Amino acid sequence: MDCSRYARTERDNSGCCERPEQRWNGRPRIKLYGTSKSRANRCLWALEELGLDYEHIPVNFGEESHRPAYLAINPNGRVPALDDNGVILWESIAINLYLADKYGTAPLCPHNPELRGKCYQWSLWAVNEIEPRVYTLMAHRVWKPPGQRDQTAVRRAIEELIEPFRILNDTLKGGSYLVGGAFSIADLNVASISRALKLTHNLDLSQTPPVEDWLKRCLGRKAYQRVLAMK
Ligand SMILES: N[C@@H](CCC(=O)N[C@@H](CS)C(=O)NCC(=O)O)C(=O)O
Repeated sequence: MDCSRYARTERDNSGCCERPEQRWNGRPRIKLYGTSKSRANRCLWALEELGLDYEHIPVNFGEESHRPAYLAINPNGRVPALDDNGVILWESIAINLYLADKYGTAPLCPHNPELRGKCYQWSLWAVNEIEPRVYTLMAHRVWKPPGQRDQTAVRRAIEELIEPFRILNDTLKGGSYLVGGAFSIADLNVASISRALKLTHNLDLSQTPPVEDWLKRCLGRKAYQRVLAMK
C-alpha cells in the first residue's frame, strides 16, 4: 500500500491519486451497469461527484439482470456492477468506497485514515441500520400485491428506524455533514439509502430539522440532479 498519500493534509487536494488515462480506443474504461432507478443510482452519483468519464449501461433489474451476459458480470443477477478496466465489482457501497479510494480527493474522499474510517463506519451503518428497514417498507408498501402486504412488518420497520434517525440527527446537530465538516462519500452513501424512505414512507423529517436540511443539501447537489435525469 502506498502510505505516502495518507500523509497529506486534508486541505491538499492535489495529486492524491494518479488518474490513469480514462479512455481506451476512444471508449471510457469505466462501465457502470444498472438503471438509475435502482441502487445503481448511488454509484452513478459517486461517479458524477468524482467527475469520472464512464459509460452507463442501464441494465434493468429482474429479467435483464438475469440474462447470461449480465450474470457473467454479476452472478447475483443484481444491479449495480462496475467494470473498471477489467476490475469487476458488485455491491453498490463497495463500488462507491472503491471509487472513492481509487479516484477521490479530499474532502469528498478524505485521505486521512481516521476520517476514512468514519466514512466506512457511516456507509456500513446505513447498509445495516437503515437499508433493510427501507426495503421492508418498499416491499410492503409498493412491490407486493395488496393482499400480501404485512402491516405488522411495516409498523416494526418504522419503529426500528426511529433510533438510527435519532443518532443521525444528533450527529448532524454538531455539524453540517457527517465526516470532517464537508460533503463526503459518507454523506453520499447514507443520503442515497435514506432517500428511498421518501418514496415509501413519505418520510416526515420535520421533527429532525438537522437531518431534513442535510438530506435536502445532499440531494440538491448538481451531481445527484444529473443522476435523476438518467435512464
Ligand atoms: N446489496 C446489493 C443489492 C443489489 C440489489 O438487490 N439490487 C436490486 C435492484 S435495487 C436488484 O438488482 N434486484 C434484482 C433481483 O433481485 O433479481 C447492492 O447494494 O448492490
